[in-house]
Amino acid sequence: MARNCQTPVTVDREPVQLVGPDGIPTAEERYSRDLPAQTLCWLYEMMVVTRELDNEFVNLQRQGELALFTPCRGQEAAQVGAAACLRATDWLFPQYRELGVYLVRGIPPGDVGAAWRGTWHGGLEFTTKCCAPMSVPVGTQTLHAVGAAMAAQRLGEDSVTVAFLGDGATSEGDVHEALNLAGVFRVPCLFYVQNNQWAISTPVRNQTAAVSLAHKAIAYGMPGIRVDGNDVLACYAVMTEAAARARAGNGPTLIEAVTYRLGPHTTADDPTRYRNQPELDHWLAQDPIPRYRRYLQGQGLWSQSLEDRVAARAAQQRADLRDAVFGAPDIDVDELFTAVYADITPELEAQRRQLRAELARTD
Ligand SMILES: Cc1ncc(C[n+]2csc(CCOP(=O)(O)OP(=O)(O)O)c2C)c(N)n1
Ligand SMILES: [Mg+2]
Repeated sequence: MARNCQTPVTVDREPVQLVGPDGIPTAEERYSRDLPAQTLCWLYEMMVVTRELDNEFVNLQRQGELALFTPCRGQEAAQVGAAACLRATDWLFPQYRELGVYLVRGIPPGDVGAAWRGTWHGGLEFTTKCCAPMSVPVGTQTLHAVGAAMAAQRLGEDSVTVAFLGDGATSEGDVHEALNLAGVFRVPCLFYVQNNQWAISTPVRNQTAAVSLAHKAIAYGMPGIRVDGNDVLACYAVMTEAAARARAGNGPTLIEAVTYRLGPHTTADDPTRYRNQPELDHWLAQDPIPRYRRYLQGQGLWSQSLEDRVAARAAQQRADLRDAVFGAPDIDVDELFTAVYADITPELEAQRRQLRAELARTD
């Protein structure tokens, strides 16, 4: 029997922030910044490695090695902070921009490369790391996350699932269904919306008339929290709290991480067509990486040797990614036909012949 939320839900307009853009701790006292020094440095390392690999993915796409890429530049804190506090057995349901989440989960960058190159098994090996393949049909992954959370609930596990989605996805019918189902059955699913202000060229003001995306939680009978998505410690803290609530059987949470996509929507997009330099400058001043570096400096945790170690690790990962992409086996185009359809119709056979002839011409 479904248990409905008995307590009235209110949502703060102001995002939770633990570290300001100047790197100074804020007055926020509801959440802790108290993590071991090693974890604090590791969060920095993961953000820097994410940005560096993001650059490498863009370069590889520009060189014609990848079909497409969805850069996450600017969203490193939102992604690393959210993923870092989870257990390896918590299932992740990404949209398509979650590079930082994959890296924290230990998914090899080469596997992400295979997904964007379109080679066989592209993305499928994510599942060994409890991460669903990327979801390009916007918002559909939220329903999968709720279904998996219901399974965990019935199996009596204390794992949680996380649906990663964007501001644009919140307008999809699937997302309404997922949130509603999760609320009614109090499933251990966290909805993590990265509000990066844009859905391709549609600004977030055109997505909803609600006070904020987090305020939608009120209607679903679950807690809604706005968090500064460019503050890695705030994202970590808010997600930790929501995961604990879900593990204890107290149901889902809708988190809105307020952040910004500094790059294009994809490598096929030109954002200068729909947004302006002052807006970009505003968000560049909120860049999560220099902010967190300043925080570590203030805490006496940053050192040149940390910076050097992180830079070396990032360079090595970039090289490994290039090797993985360049060394990937050629795609067997026949799989387009044999792995999708049970029966090959005459039309499909004609398409297969046409494709082979085309490839023979361009080889
Ligand atoms: C169901 C569906 N509708 C439309 C699209 C085309 N589309 C691809 S990405 C995108 C924008 C999604 O924006 P958001 O959820 O904010 O995520 P972001 O790209 O900003 O990370 C749209 C409309 C799609 N892939 N799937
Ligand atoms: Mg968006």
